[in-house]
Amino acid sequence: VIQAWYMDDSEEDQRLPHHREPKQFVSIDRLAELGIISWRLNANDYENDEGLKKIREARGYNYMDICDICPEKLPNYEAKIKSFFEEHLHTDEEIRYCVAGSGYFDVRDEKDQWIRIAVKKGGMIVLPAGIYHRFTLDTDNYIKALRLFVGEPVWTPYNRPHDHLPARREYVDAFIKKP
Ligand code: KMT
Ligand code: NI
Repeated sequence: VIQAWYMDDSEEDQRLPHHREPKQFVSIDRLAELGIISWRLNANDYENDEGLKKIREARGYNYMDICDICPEKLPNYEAKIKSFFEEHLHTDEEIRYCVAGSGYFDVRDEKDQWIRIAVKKGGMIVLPAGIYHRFTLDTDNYIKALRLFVGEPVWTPYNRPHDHLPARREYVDAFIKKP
């Protein structure tokens, strides 16, 4: 339910997979080195799932809502799709649990290369505060995701560059190794 790979640098449709040739996959352990945590959960019963409950308790994710991304349900669809795909960071974790459909979370590695993380039904992912990232639907064009948060949610995206923000500095100190 979660797979990741290095992206090519073609300007083609953002919803295509953009594998390199040959394909260059990235393991869950490598993602963890960038501060990205993920789980596989049972999305058929997300409203009563014990696994999700435990994660929420352990990590303090008291806030939760649902984000249904299709033209009929998301107000300002085109503009939002566009802004999701602008490279940005947040001052808090971005926590998403895909309960239907699928999508791509792209993140920058230590060398500023794009890693594409494909999340499908049952995949839950945490992008750490301060990581540069973006989101796009894939060619199936649909995702239903739970958004979680610690406390009152703050969704503000800071488009790149925002290297002076404390959240960015802390991310770099913790995860980007310096020569
Ligand atoms: C975000 O912040 O990029 C989003 O909420 C994308 C949709 S959640 C699958
Ligand atoms: Ni974001």
